[in-house]
Amino acid sequence: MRFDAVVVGAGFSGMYMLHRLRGLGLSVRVFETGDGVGGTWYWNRYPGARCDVQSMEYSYSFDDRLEQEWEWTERFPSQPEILRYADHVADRFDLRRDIQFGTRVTRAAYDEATGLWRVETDRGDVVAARYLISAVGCLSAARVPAFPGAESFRGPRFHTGRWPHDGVDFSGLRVAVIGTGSSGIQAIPVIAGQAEHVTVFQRTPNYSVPAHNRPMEPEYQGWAKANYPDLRRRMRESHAGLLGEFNSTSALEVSDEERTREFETRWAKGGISFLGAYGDIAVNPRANELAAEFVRSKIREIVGDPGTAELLSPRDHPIGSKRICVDTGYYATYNRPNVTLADVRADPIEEITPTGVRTAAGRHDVDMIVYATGYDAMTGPLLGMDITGKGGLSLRRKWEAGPRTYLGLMSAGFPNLFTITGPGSPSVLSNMIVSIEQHVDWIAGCVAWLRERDVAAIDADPLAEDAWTAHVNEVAQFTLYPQADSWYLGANVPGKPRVFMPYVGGVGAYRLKCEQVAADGYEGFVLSS
Ligand code: NA7
Repeated sequence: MRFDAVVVGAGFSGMYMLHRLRGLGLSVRVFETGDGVGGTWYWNRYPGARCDVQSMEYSYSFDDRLEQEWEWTERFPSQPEILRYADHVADRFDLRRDIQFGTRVTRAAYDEATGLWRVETDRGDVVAARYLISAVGCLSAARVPAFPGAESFRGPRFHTGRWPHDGVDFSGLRVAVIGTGSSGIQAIPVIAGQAEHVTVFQRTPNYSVPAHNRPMEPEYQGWAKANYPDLRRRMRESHAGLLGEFNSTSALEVSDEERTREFETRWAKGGISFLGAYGDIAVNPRANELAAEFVRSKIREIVGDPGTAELLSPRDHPIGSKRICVDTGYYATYNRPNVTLADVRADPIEEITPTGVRTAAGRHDVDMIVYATGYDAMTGPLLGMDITGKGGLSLRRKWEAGPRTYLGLMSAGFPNLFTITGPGSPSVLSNMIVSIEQHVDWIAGCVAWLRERDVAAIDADPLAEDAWTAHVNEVAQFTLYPQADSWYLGANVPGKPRVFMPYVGGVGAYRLKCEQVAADGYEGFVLSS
């Protein structure tokens, strides 16, 4: 079978990419592993799953009527609501007829003779397409650490990112939760509200700020809808694709009283704009420590037992150097009599046994294990496919020492292969929908331009790629990000190269760069007819 384009993934990127390519008159086949649209929001059905970006900012902007007709019900959207929205978009734009669900792309090879990609799936499909577009997402390759004995556990076990669709009943159960990233921090309070007992296995404490989620105020929704063109423009031009108020002054320039007042105001408001309190929190260790210590003081205030409060207090990485978590009642959960915090750093998990978790110092018998242990982020889903480009070059081999891209959009030697929100772009450091729309629009513009001029192939110039990869790395070094063992750096996956993958330069500046490159006839790319 032959298509103009194959898109891998039917999350927010794949759906919009399909819509745009159809608009250009291309024949498109989308392959999606899941049985429905939504990507991250299709898989992450764990209790408490909620977006950390506010509802009015976490939606597509490409269609006025879609924007106006959809009604959000909460300040921060829950997973079920976002999935309903994704389904609504799929229905409204009649997307499903070009999506093949329940199908994983296993291989993609570039055929230099024909200039086509040959794409294979686990269902035996073999299709050819001129353009191959990866919309696989950044956090879709779920990771369960290789604990000895993991398979021997007799009870049910679930990864937060592969959660059963019919839900899980925790009533009367002793539950182990391993991992305290965003997923664990959201799930733990909800599980603790139902289970007989929860033991949380924490290796590294994270900074978390309250969501203060609440029902959507109709006045706010009406105001945002009336002002969408302006709000969307501000988001696109901003650093992180968000509307929050970002203060550019230094945390070190103000008095202690004023700073505390500012932190308190932002804590009371809730959400990630806490980090926007001062302009130097992400770059100056002293400014950062002031914000970090404020969060630690809140933990001490909330958590009754001082020992537990100290264990929950992050001290080994700057605040914001890992994506800050946004929670509902997380720290207070540790005041419940049915919750125990196990410090995996002091007392490591040695094995999983048929009846629970054995650490160096003892046994924790449980009925169920919840793995909130994260993902092989950014490169994992891409390299999960066996992709070969020109001269049989495999992407896995090319990226052995870390991802190399030009603008995070293409990698040299892989013509007509585009990556939406791939490594080297702002991606996970931003409001994903803003970054997704920017990439999809850029790719659609590029494909239209190539077709108008009968250009058969576009590829990244290796020199432009080298310069961009060096730039991505250099900008990251100006910040405190590389100081944390985060998934941004691949540090959570044993053996993964330690390279800072997303681009810290901000979505506004990055967009201008991409636009300028296109306006200059795709500068830094090699075109061939
Ligand atoms: P994260 O943020 O990668 O969190 C994974 C958690 O699992 C984290 O606390 C890890 O501790 C822990 N972990 C991983 N491996 C182990 C082992 N072997 N032993 C003990 N604990 C372990 O994933 P999430 O799903 O929570 O969030 C991903 C993103 O989704 C998030 O950043 C938001 O952008 C949305 P560690 O910190 O590595 O010591």
